[in-house]
Amino acid sequence: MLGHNGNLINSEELKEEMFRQDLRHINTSSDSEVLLNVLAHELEKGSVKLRLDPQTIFSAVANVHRRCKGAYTVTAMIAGYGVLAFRDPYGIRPAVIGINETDAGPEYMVASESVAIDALGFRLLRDIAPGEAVFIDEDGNFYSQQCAPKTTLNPCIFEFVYLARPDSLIDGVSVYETRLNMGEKLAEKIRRDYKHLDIDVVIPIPDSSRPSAMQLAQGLGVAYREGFVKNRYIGRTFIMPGQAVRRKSVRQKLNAIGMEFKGKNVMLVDDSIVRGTTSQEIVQMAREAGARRVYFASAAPPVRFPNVYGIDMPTRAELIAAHRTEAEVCAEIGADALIYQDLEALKECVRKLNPRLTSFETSCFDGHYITGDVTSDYLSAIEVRRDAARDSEDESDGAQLDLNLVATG
Ligand code: PIN
Repeated sequence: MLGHNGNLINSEELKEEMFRQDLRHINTSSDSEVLLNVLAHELEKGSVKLRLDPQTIFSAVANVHRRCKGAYTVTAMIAGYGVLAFRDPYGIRPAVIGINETDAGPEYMVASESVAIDALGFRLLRDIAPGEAVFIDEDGNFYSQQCAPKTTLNPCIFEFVYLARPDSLIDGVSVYETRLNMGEKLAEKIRRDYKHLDIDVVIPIPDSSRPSAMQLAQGLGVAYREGFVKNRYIGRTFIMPGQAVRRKSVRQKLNAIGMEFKGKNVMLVDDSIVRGTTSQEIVQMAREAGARRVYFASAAPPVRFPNVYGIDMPTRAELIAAHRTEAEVCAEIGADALIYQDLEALKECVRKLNPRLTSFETSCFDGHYITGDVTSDYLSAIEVRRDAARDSEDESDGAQLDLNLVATG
C-alpha cells in the first residue's frame, strides 16, 4: 500500500518503460500507481528468494530515486515487513517522524505534517531528510538511511502560505509564525509604498490568512475585525471543479457581517490569489455590504506559473496573474488597491525562523522549477490535458446548476 504527496513529472515515460521492461501494466492515470509499481518492482528485483531486509529495501528506494522525477513524499506499508517512508532528493514536500516512548520501548510514526503526530499523542522527533528513507519493521525496530547520492533541501513555499496547517512545524519552522511574518512584511510594504491609503480596518478572508491579517493590522496600527463568516459545511473552493460552481460556492461559503463594512475603507487579506474568482467575488461582497473603499492584500506574490510538484494549480490560462500586471489584476478583481507580497520578503518570512533554509521551491511565483527537468513540452502537455478536463467539467457545471434549480424551484 502506498500513500503519496507530490507529483511525478515523468510518470508517462515510466509507464511506458514499465510496460516494456518490467512487464507491469498501469491501470489508472494516477502517478501514485506508477510510483507504487516502481517501488514494488525494485523490491522484487532486489529481494533474495522474495525475502526482504532493511538494506534491500533501502537499495530499492535508491532505485526509485534514480527512476522517478518530481516531488514525492511517500509512506508505504510492505505486507509482512513494516512501514516505509521516504522523501524525494529535493525535499520539496514535507515529512516528519514521531516517537512515543512506552514501557515496551519506542513506537514510531511518519506523517506529512507534525499536527498528525501531536494529535496521536506522539512527540516530533525530526524531519525526514531529502533523499532519506526510514523503515519501521513489524517488531517496531527503526532503521533509516540516506538513499540518494546528491540531495538539497528546497521546501515548497506554498506549504507555508496556505497548504499546511498553522500548528504544524515544517523543517523546524512554525507555519503559524511564518504567516505572522507575512503580515509583518505586508505592513512594512504598505507603510513604505502605500502611505496614501486611508485604511480603517483590516479584515481577513478566513481561515488561513488570519495570522497574516492580525499582524498586518498591528503593523499598521489599525483595527483587526472579523467581517466574513465561513460556512463550515462547505468544502474548499480552491479545488472545486468548474468555474461556475466555484463562483457560486464562494457566496455559499462566506457571508459578510454588514456593520464591519458600512462606510469604512477596508483592507481585505487573503493568503494568495490563484484564479482570482474568490477575490473578485469577495471584493464585490464587501462593496455590497457598504464598504467605501476596498483594498486587497495577498500574503503571497502573484501566482504566475503552474505547479507541477503536487499542488493542483491550474494552467497559465486559468491563473489571473499569469498574463497581467499587478495593476491589471487589481482592476480585474475590482479593488481600489492591491498589495502583493514580494517573493524575497516571503522567503525571508521562513528563512528568518530557520537560517539553514537557504533555498525554496517557488516555481508558481517565478517559473524556476527546482528539479531542473521540467520542459516546456511537459508544461504544454499538462495544459492540453487540463483543457480537455475543463471542457468536461464545464458540461458537468451545467448539470449541477440544473439540479440546483430543480431543488430550489
Ligand atoms: C483559504 C485558502 N486560500 C484562499 C486558498 C482563491 C485562492 N485561494 C487559495 C484563496 S482557507 S482564487 O484555507 O480555506 O482558509 O484566487 O483561486 O479564487
